[in-house]
Amino acid sequence: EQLKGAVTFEHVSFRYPGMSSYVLKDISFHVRPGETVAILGSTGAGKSSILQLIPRLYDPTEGAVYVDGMNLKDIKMDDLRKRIGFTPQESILFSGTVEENLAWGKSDASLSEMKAAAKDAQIHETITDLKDGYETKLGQKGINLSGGQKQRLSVARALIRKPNILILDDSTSALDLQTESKVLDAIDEYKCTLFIVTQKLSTAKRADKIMLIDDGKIIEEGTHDQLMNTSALYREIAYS
Ligand code: DGT
Repeated sequence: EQLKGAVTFEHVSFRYPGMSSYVLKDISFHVRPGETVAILGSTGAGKSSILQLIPRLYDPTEGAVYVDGMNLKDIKMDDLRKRIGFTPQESILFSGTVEENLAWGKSDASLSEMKAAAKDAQIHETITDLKDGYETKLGQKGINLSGGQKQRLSVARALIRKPNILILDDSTSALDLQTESKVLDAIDEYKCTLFIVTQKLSTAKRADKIMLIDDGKIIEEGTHDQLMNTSALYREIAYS
């Protein structure tokens, strides 16, 4: 399937159910299979809203979204879940073992698949250092992980599916530059399309495409080098 990993937004406008104002306004873009897209923009600009439309947490109010060359509406939900790995802004972990948390949504994952994904997400060593390793209980009756550890666990959970499209909505914000760069190097090997919301210039630099979002619109689009040349706003972000 040649379009595996392609994502297209066609004149997408969106307002949350029951709300009168649009949070996305006529968004169009095309991402080719395997590309990395960095999404930048201030709080409330609409970054999460764009990304939530890809796994169909919401449907566009107007326009259409295509994944792997197909209109989202023509893809069965359980099929879509296999194609897309999505880590939301707030990592969702439940009280259960590390292993159960990793396998959430993919109950047939083997321990070796989990370990491979955990290594790629730079969390394997943290897990093996825990009292009961992969059997350690998390949450209320178990241990609490730090923000960055939760993020890395969520990334590992998404990688286990070997998705065509991986969406990291600010899911590496708590990682230091070096750890984030190791995680992204490992993700490169999956050859998936990657959407990553980031504030970090080092992450934007490695993207094939940067989208600068403001007030529900894409206001700038290009590589780091292109935007450094053409966008005063991007230069401002880069030097801040
Ligand atoms: P962030 O996460 O603070 O960096 O901001 P973004 O860029 O991800 O923005 P986003 O998409 O979360 O929010 C865009 C607008 O939509 C903003 O005015 C808040 C509003 N909004 C976000 N989530 C919801 C929701 O679940 N329900 C409603 N009614 N509005 C929402």
